[in-house]
Amino acid sequence: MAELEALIFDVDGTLADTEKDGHRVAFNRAFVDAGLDWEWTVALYGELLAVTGGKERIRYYLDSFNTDFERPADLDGFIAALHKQKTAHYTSMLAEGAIPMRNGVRRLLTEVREAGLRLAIATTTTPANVSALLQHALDPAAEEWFEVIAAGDIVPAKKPAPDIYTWAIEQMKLSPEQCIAFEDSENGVKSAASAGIRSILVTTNDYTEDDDFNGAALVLDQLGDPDDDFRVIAGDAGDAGYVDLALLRAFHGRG
Ligand code: XBP
Ligand code: MG
Repeated sequence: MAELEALIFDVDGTLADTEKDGHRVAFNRAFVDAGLDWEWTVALYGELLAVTGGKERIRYYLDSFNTDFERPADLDGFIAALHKQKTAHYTSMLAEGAIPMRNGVRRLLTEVREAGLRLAIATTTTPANVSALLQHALDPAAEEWFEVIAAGDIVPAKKPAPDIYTWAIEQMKLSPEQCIAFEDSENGVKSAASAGIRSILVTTNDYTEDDDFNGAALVLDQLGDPDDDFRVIAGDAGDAGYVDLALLRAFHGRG
């Protein structure tokens, strides 16, 4: 088994619970700005999350849920402008502290950085969103903690395609076997697994708890903390109650 060298984190749903009260609200605000009567309810957004990428999600919504909408001649341009406005709303919400990091994230990042493990991000979301989340919810200098931030349109195909993980691993000059991936969704697990990563740790959330996590070695409800045990949904966490470096090393060694 290759030595554990790097941890690669998904962002939305993994580092922070961003979808229901963050991205979804930002999309709805952009729709109002554009004079559209579209509203993505919590339930509808849960269905729309089947498609990763905000621009792709808007197109999916039109193709599958709002076929009556009279499409402008330049639909790509229309969607891009709508998504740009949504990103402005979302990054403003993050700057106001609307979305905190998930439980255990700061603790774990601190421990693994001190141990010298390399960190990366592999996400479908827009790079500006990653910067805003890291700066405002983690640390003003947190972007520097991550050697590689692979995000959004930097690759041609978004999750569940492997592209974003493969790109990040190549940038770090590592092999998939030297990495652990942290994800929250079926699309994310499929992306990491098809990039060759065998050590995939999932922390679920309200939107993804019923996803198919086939391919993930360990599925938890959260990373946990010393005073707040995680709940094991699938896989073997031994007698640990929260994710720390020792658990990661044991988990990776079994990969
Ligand atoms: C989640 C996504 C993103 C966000 C919205 O990314 O699929 O599309 O929902 O962000 P991940 P954008 O779980 O890979 O972090 O609107 O910027 O795409
Ligand atoms: Mg995610």
